[in-house]
Amino acid sequence: MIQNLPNGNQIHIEDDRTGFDIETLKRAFSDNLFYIQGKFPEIATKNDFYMALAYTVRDRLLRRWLNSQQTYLKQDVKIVCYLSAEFLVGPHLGKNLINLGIADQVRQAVGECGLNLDDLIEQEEEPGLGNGGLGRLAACYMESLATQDIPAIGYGIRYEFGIFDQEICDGWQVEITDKWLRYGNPWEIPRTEASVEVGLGGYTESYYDEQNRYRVRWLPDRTIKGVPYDTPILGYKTNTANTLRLWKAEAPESFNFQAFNVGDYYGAVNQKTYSENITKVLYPNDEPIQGKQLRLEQQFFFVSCSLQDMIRIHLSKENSLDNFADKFAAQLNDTHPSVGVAELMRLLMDVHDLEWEQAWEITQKTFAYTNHTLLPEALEKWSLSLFGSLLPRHLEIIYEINHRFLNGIRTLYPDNPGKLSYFSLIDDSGEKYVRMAHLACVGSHAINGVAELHTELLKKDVLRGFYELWPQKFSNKTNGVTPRRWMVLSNPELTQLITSKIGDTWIKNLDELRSLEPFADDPAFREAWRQMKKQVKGRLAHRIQQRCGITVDPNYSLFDVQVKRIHEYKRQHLNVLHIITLYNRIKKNPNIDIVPRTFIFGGKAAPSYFMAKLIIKLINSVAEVVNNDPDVRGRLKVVFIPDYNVTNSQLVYPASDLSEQISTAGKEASGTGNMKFSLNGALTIGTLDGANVEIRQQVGEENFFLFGLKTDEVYQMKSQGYNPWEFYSSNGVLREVLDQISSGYFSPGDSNLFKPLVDSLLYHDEYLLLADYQSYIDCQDRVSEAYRDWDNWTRISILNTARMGKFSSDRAIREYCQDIWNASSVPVELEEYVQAKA
Ligand code: Z16
Repeated sequence: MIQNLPNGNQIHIEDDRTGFDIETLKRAFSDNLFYIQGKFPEIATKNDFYMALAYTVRDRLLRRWLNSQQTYLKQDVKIVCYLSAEFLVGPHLGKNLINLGIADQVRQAVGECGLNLDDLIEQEEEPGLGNGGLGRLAACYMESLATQDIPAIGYGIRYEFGIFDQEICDGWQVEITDKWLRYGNPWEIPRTEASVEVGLGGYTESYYDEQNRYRVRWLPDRTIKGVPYDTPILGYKTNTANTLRLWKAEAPESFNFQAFNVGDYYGAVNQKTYSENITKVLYPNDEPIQGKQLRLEQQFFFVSCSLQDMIRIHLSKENSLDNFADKFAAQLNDTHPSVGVAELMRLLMDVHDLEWEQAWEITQKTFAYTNHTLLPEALEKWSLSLFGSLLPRHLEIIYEINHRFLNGIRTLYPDNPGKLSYFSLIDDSGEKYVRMAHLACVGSHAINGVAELHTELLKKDVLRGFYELWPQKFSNKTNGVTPRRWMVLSNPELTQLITSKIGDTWIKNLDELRSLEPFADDPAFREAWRQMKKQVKGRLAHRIQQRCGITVDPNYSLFDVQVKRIHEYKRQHLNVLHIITLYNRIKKNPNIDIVPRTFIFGGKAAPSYFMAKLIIKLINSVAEVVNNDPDVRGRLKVVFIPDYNVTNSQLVYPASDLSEQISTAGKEASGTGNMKFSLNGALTIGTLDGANVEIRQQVGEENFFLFGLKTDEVYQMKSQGYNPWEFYSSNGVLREVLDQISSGYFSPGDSNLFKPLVDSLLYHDEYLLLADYQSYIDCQDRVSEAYRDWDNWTRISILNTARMGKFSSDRAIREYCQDIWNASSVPVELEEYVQAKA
């Protein structure tokens, strides 16, 4: 590659940093081992080899990345800024090899060096910078944006410690600090020169500027430096590489210096520690967020850094902020970044001298808000006193937004004071709070849910008033997942089989999977599909043997899988009730003809969520009994895979026969695991919740195992005074199962262990397990019967994959671009030869 120097001369960038042929790759690999790791092969560790390979791949990314950034700088483009407190990107190496299209060459190159590519890929410590669905969605969206050549920046937080590693000790979850940066991170580049400063605390004062205009300024009592760390996100078989820009908090030098001047050396060092705390650790709670000060500091910190960065980029190209909203779209991934509404107002008014009206118009045109939850307890709110002491200027701005907003409400609903307290950005029914969802709704031009049902419920319930005010702001954007990671990378066997029939263009255009449909009736293809599934199940079985010491049978046993965060509304314990029901059938009749099943669980519990941790213990306790009972004769196996994360999940989805999506109807916003399973040919047992509804529509009712109460039936049952005890007393089989758990059958020596769990079911059962129990069991019996007919099961499995094209994140991103962001593709040229200057 030839590159221009500032003086007009040209240099060759060595082919070793760009070439794709095997000899070049080998040369680059050993060069990096020597010059970056400082090792020669004889003394190199596996990690050294991984690092050498990672740098080899990174070099090939950089050229595309810099070309992309240069293109965005030169051309008049609109940039999508995805603001998210979490990005659960997963390991980069394998993914980048796929997207560069060099997986085969690299496999051969490292093979010729006596190494195995999969071993090296496994060395990578995944960046666990998210809790679950929401963070993983952000990662899929970044990948699809790049694949479709949309200029985008993902803005977030570079947590030093991501989501904890989970170990299982004596059946209990134990949390271990995630030291993912321990051996360095070859995928990120710090951009210290683009650092920004963020204030916290202090007070505000008003003054008159030179034109004698009334102004307000914020005098924070602390300043934190935000240092961006950039990771290139390459699209699939395209030159576009966008930026994931994560902020790390540091102490500003100037502040330390001040402390030195007054001789307070220890104070300065303390301040440094204090500053760096902000991005230390990811809060490990997925849905109900606790109102901790440090969490609000994290949110404000990354949002302020990001908005300042956007303004800087804008002003480097344009001389005014008037058209800011035409050049940037800022998506709020849940309410976590919603303080950005007030911060953009402050930056535009206090720092860049705009008037309120113009600032407000720009703000509303810039932001859009995605809601991800229907759980009322998960809607974020911050106590007024905390918010005001940390962000006094923002509280003033929020009051002013609220004042103007409620004036409008008063005009619209003249004799209805109830409307004012309903809509207010401030909840003052008890202790006063700032309602972040209200701020996000008012400050955005678009509001969306993440599945059709979820959006309908937002309109009808959670955000009903806002929908009545502004119906045109609302739309649905059903979630999607990237087929590159969730099929091509994690399931090469499936990918190869599909491609052998319909070519490989489906990878970028997932609707093309439809052309597989006719092959569902082709006996040879079915046989190949079944063999493929067996092989993939074998890989997982092997891993389970290694990691858990449990032998499972990949050939005849149905792999029945529930992997997701542990939550009562997701009802992992309903699954357990089914396992115990089957176990009891065997105990009563050891020779019963039963379809062998392997129940596989995985998922983390929030460390402070007692009931979720007890559910993990229950799963492991039931596993202990069932796996070791000679009467069972291996026909049932229960496995809890520790430390469920992106890496482990890539092994799980491909190997699943049955996907458990059994949340209480109306509680799961969308789910995205449900899509990954079905794309990989698993059949689903599920309720009419979240995206399950649309998955069932797509694959066909006859190919989906539906059970349970519908959303309206759930509401109805609750409003009529649901009494779980009635189900307990009228259903002998259920009663036996619950009695066993509460009497200590699965907890020898500690008969009270699971009492809180059973009591919660008998006396509250907020998520209606008992009401859905019989329907679930009956449905599971239909699953088993269906599995006996292997050939038909395989046909349905093929149809599942063939009809899931809708759930590509490419489709979701196209919808966001059209309906919300008004963003379009900007192809990136890879200039092979640069013209010499005259
Ligand atoms: C999260 O992962 C989700 C919602 C939320 O409020 C907070 C977090 Cl950390 C999940 C939803 O539970 C899930 O249904 C949805 O598919 C996912 O967000 C992505 O939209």
